Amino acid sequence: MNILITGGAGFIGSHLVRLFVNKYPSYHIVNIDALTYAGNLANLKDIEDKSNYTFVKGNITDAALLQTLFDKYSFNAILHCAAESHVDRSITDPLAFITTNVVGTATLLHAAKNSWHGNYDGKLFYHISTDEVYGSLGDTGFFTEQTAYDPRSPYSASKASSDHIVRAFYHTYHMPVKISNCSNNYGPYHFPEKLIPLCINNIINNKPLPIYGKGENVRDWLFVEDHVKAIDVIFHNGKVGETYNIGGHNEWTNIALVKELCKQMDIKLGRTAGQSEKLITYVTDRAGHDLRYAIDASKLKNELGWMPSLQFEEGISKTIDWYLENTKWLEEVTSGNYLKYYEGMY
Ligand code: NAD
Ligand code: TDX
Repeated sequence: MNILITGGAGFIGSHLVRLFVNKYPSYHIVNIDALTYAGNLANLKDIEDKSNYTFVKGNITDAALLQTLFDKYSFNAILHCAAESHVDRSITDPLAFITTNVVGTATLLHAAKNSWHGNYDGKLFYHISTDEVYGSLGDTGFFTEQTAYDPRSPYSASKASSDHIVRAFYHTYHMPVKISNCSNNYGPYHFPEKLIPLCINNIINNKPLPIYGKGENVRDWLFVEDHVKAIDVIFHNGKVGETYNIGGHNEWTNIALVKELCKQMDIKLGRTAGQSEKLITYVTDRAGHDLRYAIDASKLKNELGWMPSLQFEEGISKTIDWYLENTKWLEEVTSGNYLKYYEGMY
């Protein structure tokens, strides 16, 4: 089986590539990634020499390149992870999000359709998406697979558009598709523009911890390895044409989460209790900041038996340890263009 994974040099994509390359030696995994600021081949160092893995530097909006790859590998399946993924960047540069997330997804679907010629036996287009397509919750309730789409940032609107286009290919051309919508991930290789790795890096370097607004926004956090295990289960056992929500049942306000990070890091860094918390700095709120995301993942649990395996305190401890042990990775990704981005943001 030849599988195309897009965006495999990014955060979630690299964990997905690693899982599939190691767990399924009979699958050949081709990873196409444009290596934007978020793509990093260092995320895949441990598997880059495996015989069932091939990397191709390329853009998912490049129809000619996709055609060449489909001709060469006759892919059975596509696991589509590539995206512009950071909400703050979508506020300053929405067109990049439309180009990759909307046009890129449509280009990929079109390439698959052209290559498969309506013969969909054993074929699958799996789209990895986000809970942000459902909009923002109040203090109660959960997103289910039936929740109406209500995206509110350029990022989430672009992901919602791509979900709709994937479903359109299912209904119109009968292409076998699956979609999963996951809550906030955390873990190793997370780019330090997102809240958790940004705060870990700033605590290490004694820099301010920027909390948007009052820090009362709520996110549902899931360890990235649990996310890719869910993708594996859905890929192999999920029903074609269906959507699955993936979540951690693990809600935290941003301020409580950052205080937990500070607490654990004071211990790990040998600092006095309360020292890192002093770095907390309230800053201007994100425009259109969604208040709360929370996933009801009971369909995935009841139908496919998936549940998160790791408690948050353990997952966050593992994550902090990874960043403390991988200072070279952290220093490399936080130099150069990152510094310009950071200075422009905070
Ligand atoms: P990421 O930003 O870390 O990685 C994205 C990868 O895609 C990078 O390697 C980048 O180089 C590549 N890429 C970007 N544009 C490309 C293009 N035009 N052509 C080819 N490659 C391109 O993102 P992530 O956090 O790993 O997210 C992966 C997917 O999961 C995204 O679709 C995102 O919407 C979704 N998702 C993320 C989260 C989360 O918490 N991070 C949660 C739910 C869903
Ligand atoms: O410096 C910060 N300060 C802050 O208070 C940053 C970067 C974030 N925040 C807040 C905004 C959010 O309420 O923390 C929360 C988490 O922010 P992010 O890490 O940027 O994640 P979020 O905006 O929730 O989106 C993430 O989850 C869903 C991913 O980036 C998306 O790709 C995914 O689809």
